[in-house]
Amino acid sequence: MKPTMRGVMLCAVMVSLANGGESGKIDYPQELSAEKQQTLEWFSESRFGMFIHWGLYSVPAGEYHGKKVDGIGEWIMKRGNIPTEEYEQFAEQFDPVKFDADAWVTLAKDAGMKYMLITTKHHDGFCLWDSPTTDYDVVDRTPDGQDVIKALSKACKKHDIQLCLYYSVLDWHHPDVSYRNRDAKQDFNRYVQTYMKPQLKELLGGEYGMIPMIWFDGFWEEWWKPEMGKEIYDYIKEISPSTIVNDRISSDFPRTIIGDYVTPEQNIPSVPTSNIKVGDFWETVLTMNNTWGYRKDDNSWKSDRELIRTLIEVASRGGNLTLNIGPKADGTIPQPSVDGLNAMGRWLKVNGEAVYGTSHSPIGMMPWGRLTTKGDDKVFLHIFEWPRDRFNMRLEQMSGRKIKRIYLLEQPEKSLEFVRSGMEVRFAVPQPCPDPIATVIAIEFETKRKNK
Ligand code: FHN
Repeated sequence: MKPTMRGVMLCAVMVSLANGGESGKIDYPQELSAEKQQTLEWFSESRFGMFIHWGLYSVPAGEYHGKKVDGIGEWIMKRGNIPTEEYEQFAEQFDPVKFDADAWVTLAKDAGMKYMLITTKHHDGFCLWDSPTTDYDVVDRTPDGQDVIKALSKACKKHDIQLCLYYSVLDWHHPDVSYRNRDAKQDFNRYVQTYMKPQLKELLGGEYGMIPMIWFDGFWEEWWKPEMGKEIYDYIKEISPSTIVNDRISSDFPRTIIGDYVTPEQNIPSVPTSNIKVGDFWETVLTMNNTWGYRKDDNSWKSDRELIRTLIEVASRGGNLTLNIGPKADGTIPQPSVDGLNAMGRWLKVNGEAVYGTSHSPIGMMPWGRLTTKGDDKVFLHIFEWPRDRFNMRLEQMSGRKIKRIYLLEQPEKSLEFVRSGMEVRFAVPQPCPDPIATVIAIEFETKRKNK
């Protein structure tokens, strides 16, 4: 069932796997407010957004004292064992003279993305907004001193893109929770009450506009207890009732999931999985190379074909794709990311109707490609393997419906001739293949007559 068609008693995802490693699951139904339902509907219809990992780690960009530090770029402080005082000094070199909020948002918009999700504070604790709670932020510590979140919120508003915020629970810099400071003076609860909560209020309280999604991360530390997660979930409801919360707020993840939507990372779940049901809200978060935060030596860029087909794959299973960029410290975006996003935008310009506001495939995956549907009168065939002459398809569940028209999305005015016999439909396709990455054919059915 299409998520947006779920009833008023829509449930938040509060799932816990049974003890003892059984694959069964227990649902804890929780009624969602009308505001949250509305945001979830927007989320599901959007299908495609931009993730941005930007922070001090983009200064060393994977290298410390001339030596490579393995792993994802944004983890360099921990993986490279960089002393806090030394890491803090990267702020002086975080000089985004080429940062252009309008250009970033336009890049996302032209790629066909509907939202932008940025790291306000990653695990290193450095804040990308002017936080009154700390001076460890971009305004107080960097030469440019620009509030990045403010600039993006302005640009997003201008270009009609929704700004969403990432916030790391764990913090390697804050003395009350940093793994470097484990001593009796650490007070985890003080961090939650006097640091995390005020900061969330700064971010979600209205200064940066209405934020539809908050995206927590870094929930796995021992000090972070399930009740703290629940407290923060409830706190968000209080300070920003329409904001939906991701599933990474419980310390017991993935055994216990508290949140409104699910966030598989670097993989596309087959739906249903142990914790995603058909009709749940979810987004795959994915890198365009192998790192989230910029590293200068990572050139394993995904091809245009992989990117576009991944978006189709995700949509055909009923989810969103949130694709990451890792800008450099000067504010420029690596060219291969720009090129990949432009290619996706060109494809979506022609075929967006088969992605936005669609539902999952009614018949799973096909050897020739994937399907999405819209309403009860359109099925889109995303064809990866273009047939040499004719296309044969069994209509399966759709067999009872009369076909009105079949056409290519890139040539909507030209109907393709088809022959229908029972469950089968056959039609000739033009040659050569219009788009070897994915050509979309729409099958339009007669809409059901309402009984009088
Ligand atoms: O540790 C982080 C990682 O740096 C990155 O932010 C990703 C993005 O989903 N999340 C965490 C790992 O799950």
